[in-house]
Amino acid sequence: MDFVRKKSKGKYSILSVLTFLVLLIYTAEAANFNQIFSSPPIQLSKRICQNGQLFPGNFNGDKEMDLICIFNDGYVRIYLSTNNKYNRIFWEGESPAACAFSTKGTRYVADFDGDGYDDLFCFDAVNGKTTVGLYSGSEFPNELDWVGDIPECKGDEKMTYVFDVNGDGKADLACGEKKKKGIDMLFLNEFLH
Ligand SMILES: [Ca+2]
Ligand SMILES: [Ca+2]
Ligand SMILES: [Ca+2]
Repeated sequence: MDFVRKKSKGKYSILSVLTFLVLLIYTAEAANFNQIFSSPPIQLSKRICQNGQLFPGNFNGDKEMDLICIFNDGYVRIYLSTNNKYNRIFWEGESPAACAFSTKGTRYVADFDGDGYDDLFCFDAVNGKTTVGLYSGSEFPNELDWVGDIPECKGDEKMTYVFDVNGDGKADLACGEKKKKGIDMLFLNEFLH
C-alpha cells in the first residue's frame, strides 16, 4: 500500500507540473498578444481617401510606408508617412496608370523598376490590357511607361498577384484560376534601366 501511495503521489505531482507549464505558456502567449496593439490609437486629423481605394506604398524611399489613394476617375493622391501621421498631400494629379479606363481593372501598387519607389500597375482581366506607370520620386508622369497584353491571365475566372518572385527588387506577376485557388504561371519582370 505504501508503495502504491508513493507512486500515486509522484504521478499527481508530474501532472501538476505539466498543468503549471501549460498555464505558463498560455499566459506568456496572452501577454505577447496584448503587447502588439496595446497603445492608444493615433487619431488622424482628417479622414483619408474617402470614396477612394487606398493602398500602402513607399513614395520617398525611406522605411515608412506611405499611402496612395486612387479614385475611380484615375485621380491620385499620395500621403507621406510623417511621424506616424498622414497630414499632408505630397502629390496629387491624374495618372493614366491608375486604372480609370475600366471599372473591371485591378490596381496593384509595387515597385516595377527597382528604384525603391512604388509604381502603379493596372490589369484588366476582361481585355487583358496591362499598364504600368512609374513613379519618378516626385510624381506620376502623365503618360504610361508600359502597355501590354497578357492573354494567359485574361478572363473573369483568373486571378492575378503581384510580388517580387526572384528578389531583384522588381515586382513580378503571377496568375491562376479562381476556382482552383492557386497560381500556375509566373511572369518575371524584365525591366532594364
Ligand atoms: Ca515612405
Ligand atoms: Ca519604382
Ligand atoms: Ca522580380
